[in-house]
Amino acid sequence: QEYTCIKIKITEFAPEAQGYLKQKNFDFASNEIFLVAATLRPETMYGQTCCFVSKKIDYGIFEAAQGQFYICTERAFKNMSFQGLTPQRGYYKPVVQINGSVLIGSKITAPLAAEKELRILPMDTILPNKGTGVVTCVPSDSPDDYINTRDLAHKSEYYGIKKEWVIEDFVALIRTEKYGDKCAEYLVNELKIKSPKDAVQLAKAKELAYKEGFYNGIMIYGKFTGEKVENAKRLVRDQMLEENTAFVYNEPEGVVMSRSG
Ligand code: ZZB
Repeated sequence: QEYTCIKIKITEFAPEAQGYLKQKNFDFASNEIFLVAATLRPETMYGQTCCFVSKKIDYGIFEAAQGQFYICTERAFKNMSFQGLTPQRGYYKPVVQINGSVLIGSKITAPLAAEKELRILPMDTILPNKGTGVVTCVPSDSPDDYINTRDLAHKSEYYGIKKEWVIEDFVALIRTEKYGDKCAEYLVNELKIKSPKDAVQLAKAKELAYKEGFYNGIMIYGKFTGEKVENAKRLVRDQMLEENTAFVYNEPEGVVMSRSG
């Protein structure tokens, strides 16, 4: 599986994370630290509204270049270290480990996103052994992201977050005849999905959204407005690769657990 990894810059760590990192003697002030999110939909990056981590996952902070650090699972950084994406082949020891829960509430800025200041928020259904364990949230086109966003807004207290951290008002990116301009919202309603835990229905919604978007979708936002999604995918990816806000990451075969399969 070939993913595009998006570099999402942390602009202000949450107070708890700051305390933790200070205690670990990690100098977050004079380094650049990025959450690395693996996506199959680079053309949707305009619509990012937050970045999800899991409270059940221990992430690592890894040195990726001089003065640059990545936050992702050790498993993902290990793979990167064998793909020429890191300073030293086969070296993947984190400088610090950090649980997802500690990162929640931190401020971030994501490449191409229409919204300039986003937050790190929790998602319980992130799979630890897929991608980087970090998931960028695009509620216009990902049913999982749409329903998780709605749940976070409705139950902010339960999740231990501030309601104003949840961006519920988002731009439309892709138009299809079948599902309109916000396919995730359409499909969540159509399939009567009520919770992020409706795994079977969500897998179905995801597949429908992928198919319709890819074969019949037209961009209605950003530099490639009017372009078919099929083409925009590559154009947006190449732009981010050129700007060094993303890189290509390959997931080795046979170790990926899919929610649907
Ligand atoms: C942004 C995005 C926008 C995504 C969209 C999807 C959609 P797949 O097809 O099963 O391989 N993802 C990445 N890593 C994880 C993880 N560890 N656990 C749970 N979800 C993860 O799924 C790949 C997609 O699932 C990735 O692409 C990422 O979300 C998420 F409009 O990134 B995507 C119809 C889907 N639309």
